[in-house]
Amino acid sequence: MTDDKGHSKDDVTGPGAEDVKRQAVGTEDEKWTVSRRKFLGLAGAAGVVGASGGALLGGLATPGTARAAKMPEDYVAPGQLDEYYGIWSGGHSAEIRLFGVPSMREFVRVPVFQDDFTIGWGITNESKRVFPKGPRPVGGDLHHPHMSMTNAQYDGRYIFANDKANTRVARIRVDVMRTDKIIHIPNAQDIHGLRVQRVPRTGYVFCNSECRVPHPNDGRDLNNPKKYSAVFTAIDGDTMKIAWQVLVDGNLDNTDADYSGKYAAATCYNSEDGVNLAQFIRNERDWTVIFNIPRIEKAVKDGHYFTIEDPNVPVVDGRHGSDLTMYVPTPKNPHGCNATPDGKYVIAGGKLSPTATVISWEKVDQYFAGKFKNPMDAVVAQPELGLGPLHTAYDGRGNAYTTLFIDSQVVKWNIEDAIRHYNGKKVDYIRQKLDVAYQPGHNHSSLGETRDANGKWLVSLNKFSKDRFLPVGPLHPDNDQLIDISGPKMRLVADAPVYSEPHDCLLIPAKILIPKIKRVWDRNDPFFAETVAMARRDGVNPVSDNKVIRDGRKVRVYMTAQAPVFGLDQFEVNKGDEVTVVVTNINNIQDLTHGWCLSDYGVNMEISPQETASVTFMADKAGVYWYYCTFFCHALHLEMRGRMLVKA
Ligand code: CUK
Ligand code: CUA
Ligand code: CA
Repeated sequence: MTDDKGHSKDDVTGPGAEDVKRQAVGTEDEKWTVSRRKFLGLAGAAGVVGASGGALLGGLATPGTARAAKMPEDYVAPGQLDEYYGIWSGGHSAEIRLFGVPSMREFVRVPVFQDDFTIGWGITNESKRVFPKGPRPVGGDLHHPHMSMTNAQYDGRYIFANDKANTRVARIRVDVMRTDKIIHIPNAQDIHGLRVQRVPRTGYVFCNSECRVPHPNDGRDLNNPKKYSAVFTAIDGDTMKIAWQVLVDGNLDNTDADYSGKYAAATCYNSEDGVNLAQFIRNERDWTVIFNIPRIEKAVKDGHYFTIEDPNVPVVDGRHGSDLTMYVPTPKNPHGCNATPDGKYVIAGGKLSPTATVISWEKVDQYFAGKFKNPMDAVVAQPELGLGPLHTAYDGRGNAYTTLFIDSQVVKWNIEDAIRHYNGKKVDYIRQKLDVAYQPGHNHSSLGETRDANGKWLVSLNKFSKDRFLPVGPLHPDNDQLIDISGPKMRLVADAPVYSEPHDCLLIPAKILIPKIKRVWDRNDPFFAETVAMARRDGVNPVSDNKVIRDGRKVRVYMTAQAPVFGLDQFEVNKGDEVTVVVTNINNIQDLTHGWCLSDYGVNMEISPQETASVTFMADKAGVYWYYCTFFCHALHLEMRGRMLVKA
C-alpha cells in the first residue's frame, strides 16, 4: 500500500510502527478514515456542548478525508518567493508568526506579550518600554491579529492583537515587525474579539471583553453575577489610548466592523448572565450586538458618560433600551462575526445551532432610523450549514466559507441564495462541503476581510491534527490546511503543522508589504530613540564610541558591534553596580545581525544592522563573565566575545 505521495506505509519500522501504518496520511482505508472522523466528531461535540448538547450528535457520518490536490512545492520552488504573507496568531505562545503562503513555510516569530530570549524581548530596555508600567505578566494568549486599513484595504502600517490572558491589546509595527505598544484595558477581563475600523481608516481598534466582571472589580460582588458586566472598547489606533467603552448586557465574544464606518458588531454567547457552562447554554438564542459609532461618539462628546476604574476612559451605557446599540437575537452561543466584503452583511456563526445568522447593515440603518422596532427584522437569512458553525470567510464572488467544528468540514455556501431561501424560494445555497482534518476554528481567505477579497486561498485552522503527522508525544500540533478556492470546487493543497495555538491568520499580498518592510534599521528609529538620547547626554556617539561612563553606582557601557568584534573586549564594574550595556550594530549590510549574551546573567539581545539595543542589570555576582555574540555573523563569530569583570 502506498499513500498518494508514493510512500509505502510499510517503510515505517520501530516502536509504534503499527499505529503509524494504520494511521498513515492519505490511507486508502476508507473505513478506518470514516471511523476515525466519527470518533473525532463525537469527541468534539462532547467537548463543546457537554451532556446537555447530546441532541447535536445526530448525522455525524462524513465522507473520507480529502486528499491533497497539488503540493505547495508546485507553487513555490526553492528560492522563489511566496505570493502572500501569512500573519499567524501564536495563541498562548503570545507571539505572531509570519508565514509564506502558499508554501506554508514559517519565516519568523515576532514576540508580542511573551518574553523571548532570541531577541531579548522582555529583557532589553527598549522592549520593556513597550509594556504598560508596573509588574509584567510573563505571557499572554493572542488570538486575533488584524492589520490596519485605509478605505477597507490593508495599508501595511500596523498589526493589532489581543491578549485574552492578561486583558491587553498590542500594536506591532509592520515596517520592522516589532511590537511598539501594549496597553491594558480597564473595566474588563479577557480581551477576546478584536477587529479594526475599515472606513475611513484605522482609526478605531475594537475589542471585546469576554468574561463579565463586577464594576468596580474590588472584591465586593463575588456572588452577585447580576452585577457583572462586559464592555466593548474602542482604542484609537494612532495613539493607543482608549477612546471610549460601551457597557453591554451579556458578554462579548467576537467582533467585526462594517464597510461604512458607522457600525461594529459583536457576538454574545452569555445572554443568560451565567457563570458556569450549564447556565451559558440555557437559552436557545443569545444575540449579536450592533454598536452605532456616530451616536456613541456624540454621547461621549455631549458628556453622557461615566467612568469606572480609569477616570480618563469614558464609558457609555449601551445595555437594553439604549439607542446606542441594537441586540439582534442570534441562535445559539454564536461565535464568529464576519462582515462580508461587499459591505452588505455581517454573519454570525451559530456554534451550538447548525445555522449562521445573516444581518443586513441596510436593515440596521433602518432600525436606528426608527423604521421598525423588532431587531429580528434585520436578519435576512439563517441558512442551515452543519454542526458547529464557527467562523466565516469570503471569496468576493458572493460565496461564504464557514468552518464546522463538529463536522470537521468547511462548507461553501452562497449568500444571496441563502437569502432567497429565507424568503421562501426553493433554492439550494450549499455549494460544497470539504472535509478538513480536524475540528476547524477560524478560517481565513486571501484578502477576504477587505474590499479586495479575491477568492484565491483559504486557510482552515484546525485544532486537531490527530494522525496527520508523525507522532510527537501527547501534545499534538494544530493542523493549518491550505485550500485552493479559485475554482468552482475547493481543493485541499497542504497540511501545515503549527505549534499551539493559532486561532486566526491574515493573508496579505506580498506586493503590498514588500515595499513597507525595512531590511536594516533607520538610525533615527523611535524604537531606540530614548537609548540614543541617553547616549547623547553621556556625550557618547553610539555608532563610533566605546566608553564606560560611571554615574555613582550606575555604570553605562557603550560598545559597537561590527563583525566579528565588539568595540570593547573588556570592561570593569563593581559588585552592586547597576549596569546598563548599550550595543550598536554598525554593520550596514542586510541580514548581518549580532547578539549580545552575557553568561550567567540571563541576558541576551538581538541587534540587527544599524540597531541600538540596551539592557540594565545588577552586577550582583563578582567574577569574570564572558559576553559573546549569539547570531552566527562571521567565520570568526565564535571569537566575537569579551569579558566583564565584576570586582568584589
Ligand atoms: S476564537 Cu479561537 S477559534 Cu478566539 Cu477567534 Cu474562534
Ligand atoms: Cu556577531 Cu556573531
Ligand atoms: Ca448562551
